Amino acid sequence: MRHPNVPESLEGWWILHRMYSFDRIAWDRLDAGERKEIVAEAVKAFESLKHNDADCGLAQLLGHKADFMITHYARNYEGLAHAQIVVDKLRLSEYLMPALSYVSVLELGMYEATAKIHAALAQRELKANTPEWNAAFDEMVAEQGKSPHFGGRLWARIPQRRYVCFYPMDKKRGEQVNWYTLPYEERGRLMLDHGKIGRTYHGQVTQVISGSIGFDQYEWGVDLYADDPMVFKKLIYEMRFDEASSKYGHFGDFYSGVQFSLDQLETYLDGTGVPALNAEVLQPA
Ligand code: 76R
Repeated sequence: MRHPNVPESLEGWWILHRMYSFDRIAWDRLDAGERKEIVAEAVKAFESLKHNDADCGLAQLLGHKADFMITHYARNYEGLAHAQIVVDKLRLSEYLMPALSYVSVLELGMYEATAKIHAALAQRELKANTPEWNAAFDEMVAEQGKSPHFGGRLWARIPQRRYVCFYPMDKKRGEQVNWYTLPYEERGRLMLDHGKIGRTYHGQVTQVISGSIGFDQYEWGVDLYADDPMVFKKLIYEMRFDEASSKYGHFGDFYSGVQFSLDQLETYLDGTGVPALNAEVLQPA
């Protein structure tokens, strides 16, 4: 993608969200010993999906749309396929009814950087879209991936903050308004404004934007993580007044809940309390 109308993006983790309804009634009918066995098997499996090249996060969701969410990160697409099989084979899966899933890849947008790369290449004596030009372009994009601005975020692990909010979204492609027919500079300006609002929440919220064009129903998945759920309401509301959202944003269903650590799976499944998010212990690969 080297067309001057198309902003480049850098990609990191492959991401699979899986939401389920949990059959708590059937679970409660099991005897204590069997529940313990199923929990132990599941915890072991989730731990095996959490190492240097993968991550796995659990959350209790609120509301009827789904009860339980697993978030998988993997270095490649096959890693997600593997995670899916591992979970499907668990005895626990007998009590989990699929409610939604979402496939995407962590993405950092590069409106400003792409424009700068095109400008820098225009200064050189290279003809656009020749192999030499393409190589120089690709190299400059890859270089950005190593920069302090982008680098650390491509492979950041699932944020360990108590509250999570997930929703998919599109940028409108309607007859009246169409994000994709706006001139590049205009889209760049709108994303800059978007980022400005976002940055006033810096520290209060961790956003993970993942691209899902070609993989799932919407164009992006949005994950927000915070230490206070009210931050989601404030931030998302404020963004609604920003043109990139007010005019061009189109949203899917919202899912929100509490993240909890793997060692709290039993608490969640047995319903003995609200499962906690304890300090993360990373298992060796
Ligand atoms: O990556 C950066 O931090 C630079 C600025 C930035 C980009 C490029 C940024 C900042 N976002 C970017 C891209 Mn975002 N973001 C959303 C939503 O609910 C809504 O109205 C929209 C959902 C929220 C809440 C949010 C929050 N962002 C994107 C893209 C890709 C668009 C494209 O490429 O065309 C989408 C779909 C999207 C959606 N954004 C921020 C935030 C926050 C909080 C920030 C600041 C982060 C920080 O500085 O900590």
